[in-house]
This record gives sequence, C-alpha cells and structure tokens, in this order.
Amino acid sequence: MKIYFSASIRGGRDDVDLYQRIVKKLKSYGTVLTEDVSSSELTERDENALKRGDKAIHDQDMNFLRQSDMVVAEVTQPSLGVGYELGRALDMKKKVFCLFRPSSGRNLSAMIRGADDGNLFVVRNYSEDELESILEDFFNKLRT
Ligand code: 6IA
Repeated sequence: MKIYFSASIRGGRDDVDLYQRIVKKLKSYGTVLTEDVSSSELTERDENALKRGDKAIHDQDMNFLRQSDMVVAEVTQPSLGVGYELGRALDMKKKVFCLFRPSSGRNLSAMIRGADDGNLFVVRNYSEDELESILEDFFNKLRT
C-alpha cells in the first residue's frame, strides 16, 4: 500500500515529533511516499527545498498523491498546504484519515471536520498516548 502522509511544514513544525511517530507506524502498513514531511531537518525555511522551488515541490507532491492508495494527515497544526492536499485527495476519491488533537486547544476547521462522511474521509480526535493504537485500529478495519 502507498500512503501519502500530510502534515504542516510552513504552517509550523511544533508537532514534528508526532509526525515521526506517525510515519514510523505507517511504515509497518506500507510505503510512505512523503516521509520527508516528518524529517526533523526539514524546517520552515529549508534551504534545499528553497533551491528546488515551490513549483517542483507542488508538482512532485501532486504526483505522489495521484500514485497513493490513501492519505493520512495530522491536522492539528493549521496548514494551507495540508488543507489543499486534503481537498485534492477528496476530489481524487482517495481514502483519507485525519488526526486531530483537541488537547492543543485549537478548533479544527469546519471544512475539514465537516468533510467527514464516515467512509472515505474520516476525522479522528486523539491524544498523544493513543496515537499508535488509533492507527492500528484504522488499518485493521481497512483490512476487514
Ligand atoms: O503549507 P505547508 O507548508 O504547511 O504544507 C505542508 C504540506 O505541503 C505537506 O503535507 C507536504 O506534503 C506539502 N509540502 C509543503 N512544502 C513541502 C516541501 N518542502 N517538501 C515536500 N512537501 C511539501 C518545502 C520546504 C520549505 C520549508 C522551503
């Protein structure tokens, strides 16, 4: 299975440790096409990425998204890029699983929470300690 992992980059990197835990778990279920999103070396001002150019980043990510079988997104840290990817994924009829931490004190955008249809697009609240078990639940259900 090819998994597209989506999480904030220029939106802010405060949750990068959680992104790493998610990617580690996802790798036990398939290939993560966007593993770099969880890299602690990728900062909001990544010099290599700046050299690559935004168009190349966008086009490469859209290619990965088309190739992917499903999308997992950490949506607690608001990010325009993540929102854009989720809208594109929905349009491509990809299976989408969004993870949100209410303990952040944030209120998730209605455009993400409201896109939950209980089937193809699912938003799940979680706390840090249950991250791995929630992913296990989700992938176990996918297989049945
Ligand atoms: O608006 P954001 O930057 O927070 O959007 C994050 C989302 O867009 C992630 O899920 C990525 O898939 C995608 N994305 C944004 N920037 C990049 C990137 N380098 N490399 C790969 N995917 C990206 C940009 C680095 C930049 C700090 C110069």
